[in-house]
Amino acid sequence: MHKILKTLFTLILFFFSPLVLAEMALNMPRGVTPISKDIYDLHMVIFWICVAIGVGVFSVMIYSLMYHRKSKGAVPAAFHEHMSLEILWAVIPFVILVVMAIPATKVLIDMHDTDDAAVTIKIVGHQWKWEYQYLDQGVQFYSNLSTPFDQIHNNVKKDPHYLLQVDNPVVVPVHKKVRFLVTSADVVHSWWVPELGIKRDAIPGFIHEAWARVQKPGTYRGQCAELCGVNHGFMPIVVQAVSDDEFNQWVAAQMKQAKQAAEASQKPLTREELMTMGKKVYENNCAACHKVDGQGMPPVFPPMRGSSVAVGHPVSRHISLVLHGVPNTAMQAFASQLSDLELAAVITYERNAWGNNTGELVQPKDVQDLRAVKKLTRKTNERRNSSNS
Ligand code: HEC
Ligand SMILES: [Cu+2]
Repeated sequence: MHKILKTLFTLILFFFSPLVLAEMALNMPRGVTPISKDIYDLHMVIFWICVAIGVGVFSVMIYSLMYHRKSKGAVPAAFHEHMSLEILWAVIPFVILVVMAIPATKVLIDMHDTDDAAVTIKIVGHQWKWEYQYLDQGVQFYSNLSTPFDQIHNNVKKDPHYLLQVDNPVVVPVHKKVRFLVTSADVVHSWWVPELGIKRDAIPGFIHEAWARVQKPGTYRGQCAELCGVNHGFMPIVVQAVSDDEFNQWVAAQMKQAKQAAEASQKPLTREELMTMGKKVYENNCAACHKVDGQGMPPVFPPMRGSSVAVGHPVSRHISLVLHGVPNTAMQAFASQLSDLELAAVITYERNAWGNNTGELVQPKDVQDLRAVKKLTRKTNERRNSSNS
């Protein structure tokens, strides 16, 4: 008996020592938005109600087992059907449920109140990256995992934010109501940032709303929370909450960058420039499926090394395939995801890396010309359709 008590005592000490609690993070975070705090408080209230019920029920049960057992000569009650007892044990849980439902409903209603937002960001899930569109500011970009493949393959030490890093984080202003419109371009994803108290399913054809008013500047990380294919674990979310001024500066910088990229597309680049940029674009956008070494994952994801498209002719076939994708496969259209410059770089890279020594360069102008071709045919189709009707 002594030994059991001692073990029990040690266990209790272990679980309630601040050190262990700090390390374990069993509970959900309090977060940095009013909603995340409301959710946390609601969770704690309901948790303690459950604890109280548990303690009450088990105390009575254990007491009865110990002191009214048969060996002590207890005789079971023999009554059948007891109206007032039955009403009592129906009413008590009912009252408890209603008491819990009132604050829960309040928080739910608050979560869905997206009125009067200062900034609206449309979030689109893709296999396997997130796209962000700032509807009022006109800023748009893709956010790709930026953890180096060397860390994923255990060749180098892993970063503390391993698999929770991206090239372009979502930037939001603090103390402002930010509305999120969540949807998907392919399969079901889920945009989940625990510290903002948001987890919204991204479903193609539907828009789900959420909002956050971040109260503390900082970096908040999350992940896709809906199994969405082989690289589901490789599409993290990074939210950066900054002051109003910093937010405006960031928006201005984004616009400037877009303009510069458009200008850079006008002039031809050297092989080195294209290859350096192409490698980066490839690793962020293509390597998830075609692999860093260009080997792909056959039979679904074809290798780029020696691919009849990547070394074959005409080169325009390669460009068109990357621009417009292959319908009904995971090979998506990159026309709206990458600039002419990035596309030229990545296609040049594919044609010259891993022993694909075609020696051919693709310039932004070549990509631009093929984009135009597609636009033209779409216009022609529209005209044809409208004349039919
Ligand atoms: C989500 C997975 C995925 C990503 C990311 C991806 N691809 Fe693909 N890619 C595919 C699949 C699947 C195919 C095969 C399509 C088919 O069935 O014809 C393909 C085919 C190709 C082909 C034709 C290969 C051949 O021999 O038929 C090229 C070229 C290509 N991709 C280039 C790229 C480039 C460049 C990128 C990045 C900008 C990229 N892909 C990103 C999945 C992907
Ligand atoms: Cu996903």
